[in-house]
Amino acid sequence: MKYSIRTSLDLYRASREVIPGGVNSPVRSFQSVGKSPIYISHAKGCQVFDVEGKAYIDYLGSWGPMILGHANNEVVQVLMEQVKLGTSYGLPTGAECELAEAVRELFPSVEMLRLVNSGTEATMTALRLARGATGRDRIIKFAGCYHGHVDSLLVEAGSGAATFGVPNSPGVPERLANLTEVARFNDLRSVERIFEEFPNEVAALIVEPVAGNMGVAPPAPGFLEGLKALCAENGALLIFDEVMTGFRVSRGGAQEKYGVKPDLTTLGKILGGGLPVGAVGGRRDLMEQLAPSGPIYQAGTLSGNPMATAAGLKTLQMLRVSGIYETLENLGAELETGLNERAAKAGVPCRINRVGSMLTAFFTDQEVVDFDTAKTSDTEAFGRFFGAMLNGGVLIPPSQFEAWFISGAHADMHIRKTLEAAERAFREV
Ligand code: KE4
Repeated sequence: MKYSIRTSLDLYRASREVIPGGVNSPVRSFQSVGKSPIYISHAKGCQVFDVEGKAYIDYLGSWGPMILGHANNEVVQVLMEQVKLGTSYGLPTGAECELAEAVRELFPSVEMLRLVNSGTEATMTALRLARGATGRDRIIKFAGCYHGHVDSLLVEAGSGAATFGVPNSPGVPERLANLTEVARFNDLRSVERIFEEFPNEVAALIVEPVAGNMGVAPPAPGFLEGLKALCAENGALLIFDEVMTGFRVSRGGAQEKYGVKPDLTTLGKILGGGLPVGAVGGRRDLMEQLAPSGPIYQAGTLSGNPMATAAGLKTLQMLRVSGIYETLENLGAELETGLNERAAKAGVPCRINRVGSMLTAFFTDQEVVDFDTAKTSDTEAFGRFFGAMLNGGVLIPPSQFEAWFISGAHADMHIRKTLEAAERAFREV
């Protein structure tokens, strides 16, 4: 490979000449933590290796997909077999039906499923479907939630949009953005007020049932149930964006964990086993309105392609039979406890929010329950912590407003090493 022997900094300088910001997704740039990005040569298990040969215990997990760890042998095996049979046909395959059936078994609210190529495509399709099915135009989202770079959803968005201070991106027509109403996560009254202000106008409410893109913020008791009731009372559809939480917080995602069924669900990340996949699914009467069975158009050249479908199927099969969720919960609890102890010992204000194997260490002394409280975090302190952890051989997401992910390839020894690095890093904050 032409660049296989250069340093991360060399590659960053070369990349910035031909790729905006030198990266193909903004959060990878390390800009928000005041560093230049590391460039990765390969990954295996719970580790990634940069082009200079340095190893890192990885809590990025490719922003969520790698729940089994990198280059899982069984996933690699099915991909090696599939690639010899062709990578994309542009015509349907049995594997796509198998994958849809596998999702339906884990997500009973998903009576039908349409595969796409990213979480953004999934949420974009869900919005169009909701608007087409209800004949209404308005959407409700929550400040700090991120649902991909869909025009209508880049309004007070989280993740990279928040990290780079563009929660309302230029390029989104004001007339369109004005159809998106923004509520406060964990605040049902803020949702009620919107429904009262716009009776019979709201097509759908979209929510990350466990927020991950403001950093992790669990739903308050009764919040998700309240959203479902408010949507039903007002003729609006409830969309759970489970791109991050699907197959992560439980086999059946947040809707299984909290026992609340949405009308539509969007999925991605883990569903592709590390290859590009998204999906939108839900009630049959809604999904059948998508072309070609209905008039609402949606399409994709590589949707359901054999490689992504093979990786996704193998991943779901392995998640179904393993005891991985208990292991992930135990490792998550160990990491959470250890981080809290070390922050306290160093006298650093730090609040850990965790749901299973997704967590965030907020550098604030306030309980984080929504975007406003998440934004009380000291992002400069987070940046110093990030840099010290990286120097200690631990890669956490390069932004305060993201989730850390633990995989099935992590073990006690990795948690111990992480906590050793954290002990030093908290002292540098
Ligand atoms: P993608 O289009 O990036 O596949 O998915 C968009 C998306 C939708 N919904 C939720 C809940 C998501 O978390 C995401 C994407 N997550 C970010 C990280 N928090 C992806 C990382 C990136 O933007 O590079």
